[in-house]
Amino acid sequence: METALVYDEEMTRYKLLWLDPDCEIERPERLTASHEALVRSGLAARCVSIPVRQATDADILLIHSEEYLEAVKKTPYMTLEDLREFTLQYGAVYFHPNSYHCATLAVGAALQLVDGVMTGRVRNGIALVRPPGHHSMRSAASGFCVFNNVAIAAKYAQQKYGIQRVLIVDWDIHHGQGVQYAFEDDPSVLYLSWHRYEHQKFWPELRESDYDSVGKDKGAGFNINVPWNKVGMQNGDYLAVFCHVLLPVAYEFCPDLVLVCAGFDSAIGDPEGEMCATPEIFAHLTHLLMNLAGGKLCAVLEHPANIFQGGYNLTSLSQSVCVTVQTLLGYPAPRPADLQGPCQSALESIQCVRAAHRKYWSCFKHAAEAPPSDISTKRIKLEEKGREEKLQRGEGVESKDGVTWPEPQKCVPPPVRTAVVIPEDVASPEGCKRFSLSEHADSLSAEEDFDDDAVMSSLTALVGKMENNEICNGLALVGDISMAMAPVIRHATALKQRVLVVCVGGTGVLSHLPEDGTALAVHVSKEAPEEPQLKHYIPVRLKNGCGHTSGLAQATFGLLLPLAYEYDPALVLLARMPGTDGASDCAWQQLVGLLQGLARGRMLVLIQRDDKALVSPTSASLSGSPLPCLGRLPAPLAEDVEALERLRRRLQVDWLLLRTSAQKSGGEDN
Ligand code: Q9C
Ligand code: ZN
Repeated sequence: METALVYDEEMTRYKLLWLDPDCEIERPERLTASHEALVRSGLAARCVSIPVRQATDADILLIHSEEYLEAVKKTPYMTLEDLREFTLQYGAVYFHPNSYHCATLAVGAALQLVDGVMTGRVRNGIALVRPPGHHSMRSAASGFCVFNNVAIAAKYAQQKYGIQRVLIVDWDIHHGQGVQYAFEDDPSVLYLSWHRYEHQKFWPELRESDYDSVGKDKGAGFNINVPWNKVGMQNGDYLAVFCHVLLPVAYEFCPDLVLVCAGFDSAIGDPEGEMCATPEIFAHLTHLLMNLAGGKLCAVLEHPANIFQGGYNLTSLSQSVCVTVQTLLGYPAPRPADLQGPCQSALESIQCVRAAHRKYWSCFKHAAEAPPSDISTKRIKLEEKGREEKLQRGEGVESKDGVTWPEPQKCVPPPVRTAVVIPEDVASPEGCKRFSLSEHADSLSAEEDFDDDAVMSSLTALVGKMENNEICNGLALVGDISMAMAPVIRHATALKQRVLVVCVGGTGVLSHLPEDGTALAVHVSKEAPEEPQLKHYIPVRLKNGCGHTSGLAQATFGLLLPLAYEYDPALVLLARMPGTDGASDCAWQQLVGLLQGLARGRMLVLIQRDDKALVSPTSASLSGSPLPCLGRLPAPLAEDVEALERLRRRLQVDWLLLRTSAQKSGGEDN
């Protein structure tokens, strides 16, 4: 299944024709640089190229008013004077005689992408467009945006394809107030935006960009704002929002289509955003969204990061765009460098958001109260904040040009994505390579030789091939799961590599865990012990077991994923323990999918020999097929939520990514 790239050079053909310090950063090079990065890296050639088209009036009128459209239509015929005057009625935007034409192409590009994805011609894709869209409103241009590309795309998809629910994730560093206004009272479009806010001091300086704007009327709960009240947010802050806010809500919402307002000004190196998340984080943001809506994901460029600093090749922009497209194409995600826990300011925002949405989402039903101080809603006096002042507060970065970060690890996909170690009488699942025992273990090939010794030596060989970048992931049917696990863990720890062991269902404490922390085991099950006994064995007990999908989902987003990301393993060992505690096939596939974001996708799944029926769903997920949805999740059991909360509170002393609320005292500093 393929990835679309929608682009047309024509969209570079407009520019600022007068002096305006607010607008001079919005240049044609911003678009060419994104596209060139994809061409140079060879990624563009791997995508299906879909042509842009001009949006029709009817398309644009899905979101904008007739008066506004008519006014914009006149701009190509205006004199320079008139253009300037026309521009003055809006904030931080400019018009050029070719702006209108490009704006219709930007909308058309987003719609072409939606068509490609909705018709099944491609699985997902990205539209590189200019002008951006998320700030533009029904009757106003704003923040370089003319028409609201993504908002129009959402409405268009609903109308043309009859789909119900659309999720819009806005990871640009600015608040897409235009998108918020368009769907404020509409429960069929869930909008989540994080944005630099600084208690309303950052553009667009709107009261309604704060966490307590949750939507209106029927749409209450379907607008989620995560304000960043400090600059310098890092990978851990972004991931915490995904684990503790976005994913639980998104899975509960169960979208039919995911749209991304893909602005890369939220990456390190952007002088507007001043954040410190590194480019590879976009691989994870993308990956975590890719199993929603059966994989139907359309990313539409908003504002690329500034490209005029540092080496051309090393810019945040080209790296961020490239890892996003790589992930859409199914490449393994690079491990996020130097992952730290969320800072106090981020935790305060997360706590506020979860509390504000408690009444709308069952996944937050038991979330903590908002912090006692209502600092986030207090408008701090708007003042001209000079750079000096910011530096004095220790919030600014030393020098805009001095920001550096490591280049994302190269993640070339191995020649074989999925290898299976299964007996001859089990058919090879589609798209997987049978890992032949005879090649990797001495004199074993016949069916009757498919015994545990043979399997274990082939598993060690298989893991070796994962390390050598020959195979990405694998699946094995084994007689005794904990016996099969032992040599793999031993092998990895001998190489001083961390292994994350995830056990789903079943009983029993794992006995083969090394004491030195080179393995961390998380065991989710009805029978798991209530108290953690070993530092590196974390039992997660769910009252009705893994068969209760909401509970499993909560445990996955709120506990397993943050633990896994913070642990940063080199290998994931996922074991489906025997028993009737069984997760549904869908839930299991989603788990397999989500965990592939860790360890550069290096994952070995162990399944009990009798559970042959699991081979096909598991291998589908391992080989990157689009996954079925979980359906709209009901509320998790109160007991499960409480147990998870207790566990989380206990573990968050050591595991910072588990935190969802700010520390009570001394909440001022990081
Ligand atoms: N002093 C997008 O990222 N800055 N637009 C205004 C006012 C406007 C950004 C500064 C930034 C607009 C799509
Ligand atoms: Zn932006």
